[in-house]
Amino acid sequence: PTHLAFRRRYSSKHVEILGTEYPVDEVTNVTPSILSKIPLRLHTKPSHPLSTLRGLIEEHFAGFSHVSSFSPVVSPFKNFDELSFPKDHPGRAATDSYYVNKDMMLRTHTSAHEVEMFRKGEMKWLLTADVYRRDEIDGSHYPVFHQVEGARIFDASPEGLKEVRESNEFLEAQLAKSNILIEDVPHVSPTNPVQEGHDPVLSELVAKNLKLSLNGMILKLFGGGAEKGEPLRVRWIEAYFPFTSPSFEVEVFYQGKWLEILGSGVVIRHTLDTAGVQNKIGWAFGLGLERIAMVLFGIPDIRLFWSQDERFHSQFQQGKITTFKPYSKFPACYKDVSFWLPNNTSLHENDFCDLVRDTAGDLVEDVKKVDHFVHPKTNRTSLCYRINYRSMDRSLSNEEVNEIQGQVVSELKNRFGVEIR
Ligand code: FA5
Ligand code: MG
Repeated sequence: PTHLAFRRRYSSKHVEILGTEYPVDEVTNVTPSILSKIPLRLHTKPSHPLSTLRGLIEEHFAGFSHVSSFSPVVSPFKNFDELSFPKDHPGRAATDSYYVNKDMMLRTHTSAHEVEMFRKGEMKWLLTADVYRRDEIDGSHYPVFHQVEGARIFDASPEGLKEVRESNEFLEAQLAKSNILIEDVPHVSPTNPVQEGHDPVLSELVAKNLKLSLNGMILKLFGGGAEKGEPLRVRWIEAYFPFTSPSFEVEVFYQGKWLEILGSGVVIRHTLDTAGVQNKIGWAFGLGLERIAMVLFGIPDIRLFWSQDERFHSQFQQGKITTFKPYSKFPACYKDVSFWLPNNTSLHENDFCDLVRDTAGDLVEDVKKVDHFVHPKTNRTSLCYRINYRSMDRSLSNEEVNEIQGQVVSELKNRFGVEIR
């Protein structure tokens, strides 16, 4: 079946992002609700939990430079190709990423700026930014979230080797005194190899430096309760990224669950070569702020970060981790919509979710597919979605929700030509 593309009608030939106008074309899929989030820059808003968390991470990485001002509009080349993503990587699809037009997109990760940062000649840097991914809707997924990218490079020389060794000794001594339990994997292995052209001894020491640096950061963020009693548990897992080798993901055991917090690895030579950096070797990581902030501050719903409500903001002070006291949860209101797709077509869940978010904004708490059925004779597909409406700030009336649901239904008919059942 052909895919029903997300086609929205733009009222103007341009979209404006942070004061720049970009022409709209057949690839454009950014929505007004996404565009409205771009100027908010929560990671720099004083007292906001995401800003406090950024500050604590910056404090941990003493001597690293900080950047948090880059525009989210980048070329697909910068977001993907420059980082050695293959041409057919799924993240490039319009169902997974937001395109401003055929030449520009909203970055899907902070790694999009690695080359640019290395090109400045910085040996130790951190970069914090908003990133954009098309996704499902629920309490822990939001199409905008924030990442911190960090990197450190060393000279690929006997002096560099000495510097890594000394740094490792220092960091190891610090960790030795703390109550942390680390499940490790080998720094390199046949399935997580040293890059061609890297000295294996130096590469292992750099991977070790990455692990020690991040274990220290995790201890600073999560270790508050681990001074006595149960140790803080952290596990390192072999991973794959097109722009690092060896590569790792890190999970933290917190409140009874393993939580994935970051991806990392030894930067591939191609990235540093492109940046004009010679004879260096180093590591990089990319960490998601929302998931960590939700557990550390006890924030139960990812939409709360975007709330304008004083009952949310008055609970936080810059630099302090405090536990959020939820104000009363307003009642939920469930509405189902069932429809037939046009013959021989399919609809991506992200396209349905964007339509709902675009129409209902943050009043939608979650969206679930409750039925999917193909008619045996006509071969037509029928779908049923259940939309859960709930405001963070007030009680919604049934009339109000019916009106929004009516708009969702009419948008569905207009944009995708579906037949409501
Ligand atoms: C990346 O984005 C890589 N750029 C990370 C990286 C950087 C690897 C440097 C190597 C070197 P990933 O898609 O796994 O990887 O996202 C990294 C982190 O962002 C995740 O561990 C998670 O904490 C967070 N994250 C990812 N998707 C979401 C989401 N939908 N909502 C909230 N947080 C997310
Ligand atoms: Mg991942």
